[in-house]
Amino acid sequence: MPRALITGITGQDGLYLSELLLAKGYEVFGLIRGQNNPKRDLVAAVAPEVKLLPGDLSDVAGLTRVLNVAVPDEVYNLGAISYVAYSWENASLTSDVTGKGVLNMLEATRQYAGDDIDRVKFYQASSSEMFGKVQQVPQSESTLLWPRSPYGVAKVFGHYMTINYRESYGMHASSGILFNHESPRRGPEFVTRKVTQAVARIKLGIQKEIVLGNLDAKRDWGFAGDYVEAMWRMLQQPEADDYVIATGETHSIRDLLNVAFESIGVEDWEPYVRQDPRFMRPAEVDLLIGDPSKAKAVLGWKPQVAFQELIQMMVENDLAEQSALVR
Ligand code: NAP
Ligand code: F7E
Repeated sequence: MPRALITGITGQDGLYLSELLLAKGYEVFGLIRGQNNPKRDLVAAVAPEVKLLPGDLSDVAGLTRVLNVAVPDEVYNLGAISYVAYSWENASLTSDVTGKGVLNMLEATRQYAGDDIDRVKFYQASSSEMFGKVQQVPQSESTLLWPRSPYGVAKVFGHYMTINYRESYGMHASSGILFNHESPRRGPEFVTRKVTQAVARIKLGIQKEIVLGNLDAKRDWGFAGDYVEAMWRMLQQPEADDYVIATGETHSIRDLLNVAFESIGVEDWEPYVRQDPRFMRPAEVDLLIGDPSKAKAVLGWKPQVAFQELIQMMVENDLAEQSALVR
């Protein structure tokens, strides 16, 4: 039975990846932080077979202890402070967790592997935010990185550290440069879920408007369930490498509003949407669109869920969730 350790187990991707690995027959361990993490019950409900081990990405000694208990063949480093807007107000903390945390995890993994570096494979959750002020359209593995937020800068550090451990120590360490991926499990602070939750509440008559920031930014949005499959495929390759995981399509926040409101039968969403500078960012990433051709050619991976279907799925889920809350 192969063994995997996932950091960020309580997050959107951690939950989907746990389900995928359990279905493949893995024994799955998850790093969970805090003495009474409120998401412990969520993991237990979604994937009760996962064994939770306490630890924090900022504590190398704790990570080493967790690795020695889990004895993993594969390590998926998904833990991070992942909300871009939050990273400006908490730049130092974001650097410690999202940036230095990667180094901590790589080093703990190297020490755990000891003389036999081949005994473990490592996945790093890199991000399209690293492209920031994009230098090429679409963005591929060779596009110059130009991060625009403390989060993006921290991810660049983690990305290059992962490559450095591969090149310096021969570690099977791969980096997935994942573009935005969403689902009914997406945190409500991110724009897709903020919109689908609000649209459901408007339909049910319990909310009047949505307050948003920049409506013109464009993102390449895919389904999280498809993206965790790509993570697993990367670690099954004979050689470690870096891969862009994306749909190759881009949509604006306005497109998102069109699809979300259409799914509740509203054609004109303008009366329900208000813009507020509070949600504007000090520096915006205007356009992201990925070129996933390497992932397709090498991993045989392609996205299964299209943008429209994804947003409709999220609205339907939020309608059910919100109706249950008001009942
Ligand atoms: P998410 O839902 O925000 O989950 C983040 C996870 O990191 C949570 O489990 C959180 O635990 C954990 N975490 C935060 N601080 C930690 C710390 N100090 N020590 C250990 N764990 C900590 O993120 P996601 O959407 O699943 O994304 C997974 C990873 O992919 C992240 O690294 C993210 O930056 C990256 N990524 C995401 C996307 C996307 O579109 N979703 C795209 C590219 C890259 P708590 O529950 O305890 O807070
Ligand atoms: O913003 C605009 C905002 O917060 C998307 C993370 O998973 O993907 C995610 O980062 C866009 C931005 O995601 C609101 O200005 C407008 O242009 O949903 P988001 P993100 O910043 O792209 C990347 C790949 C990651 O790696 C990250 O971890 O939407 N926008 N109005 C808004 N965004 C939010 N959150 N809230 C608004 O009211």
